[in-house]
Amino acid sequence: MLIKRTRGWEIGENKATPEGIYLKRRELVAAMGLGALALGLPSVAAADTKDPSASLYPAKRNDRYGAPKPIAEERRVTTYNNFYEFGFDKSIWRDAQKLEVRPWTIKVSGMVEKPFEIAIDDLLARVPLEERVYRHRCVETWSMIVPWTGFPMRSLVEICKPTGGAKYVAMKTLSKPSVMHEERDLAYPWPYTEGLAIDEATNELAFIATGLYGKPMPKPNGAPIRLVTPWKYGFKSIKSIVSLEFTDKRPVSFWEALQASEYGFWANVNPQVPHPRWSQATEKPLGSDERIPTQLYNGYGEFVASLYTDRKAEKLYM
Ligand SMILES: Nc1nc2c(c(=O)[nH]1)N[C@H]1C(S)=C(S)[C@@H](COP(=O)(O)O)O[C@H]1N2
Ligand SMILES: [Mo]
Repeated sequence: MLIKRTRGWEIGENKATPEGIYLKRRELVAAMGLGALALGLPSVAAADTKDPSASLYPAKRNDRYGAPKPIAEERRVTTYNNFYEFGFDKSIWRDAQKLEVRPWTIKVSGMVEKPFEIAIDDLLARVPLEERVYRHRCVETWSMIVPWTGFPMRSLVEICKPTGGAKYVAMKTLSKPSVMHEERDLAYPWPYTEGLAIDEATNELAFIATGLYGKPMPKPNGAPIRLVTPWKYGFKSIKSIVSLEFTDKRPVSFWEALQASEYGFWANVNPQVPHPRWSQATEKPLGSDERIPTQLYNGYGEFVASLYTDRKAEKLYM
């Protein structure tokens, strides 16, 4: 099914990342005494004042799931992204500014008491926000520690009122090829789709993020609403969600549809299960030159390992 092309994480991370070059350019500009304006970097402050939810941030920190360190530099996290709708390299942040995040509606359908739609700001009015600092581990082996703001996915599931038969929830990203120009490439199964089993979605660690670094979610990071499942590889954490569908059939994720032998449904982080084309034993934190060991469930086993005791027959770790 996959049309073999060397793009995105098909390339080894070192080759794929323009980060080194980009940061060198930044250092150069800084040395020349020029600021962000000279580089044409977006003014984060200006973007935030236009966001109707700006007053909800920052939210109170919840350290129940740990307070890992060091927190990655904000500038790196918002300019080094995987958001394939905007392009297959890491430097899509400029293009992503074209994403319009209001009005934004989330459609809830499938095995629920009553299908409905909810506007993002109506949803935000119903759920108290909190900040959680989570580790993030991309399947490509880079990692980061970031402060997300949002609410437990469990609260969203409760609002959706799934019926007893629902076993999974499928989520989709916005489809807007005029802005998300890679969506015009029909070799890929757009829109980006991800899914969780209901017990995963209602696990206390599963988080719906609407903010980052104490501010509304930046566009390159999946504004206005995205999933964060820190015990799974990053591709599960779907961005810019427009729909949730409750179902009794396991949804097929975007990457699973492209290459099931490399990207499974469960995708739990495990350093002992290599990707078919590279080891998962270590990872490189954003901004660091050194690799560190990767942990089972990305270090979150105490919260999530019990989800998988009865799923041993499944391909849980890729
Ligand atoms: N819609 C959508 N969601 C997505 C992706 C994507 O390409 N499109 N990339 C995933 C991958 S591979 C990772 S590692 C994270 C990256 O999130 P970040 O850019 O905020 O670090 O988003 C995930 N969610
Ligand atoms: Mo990723």
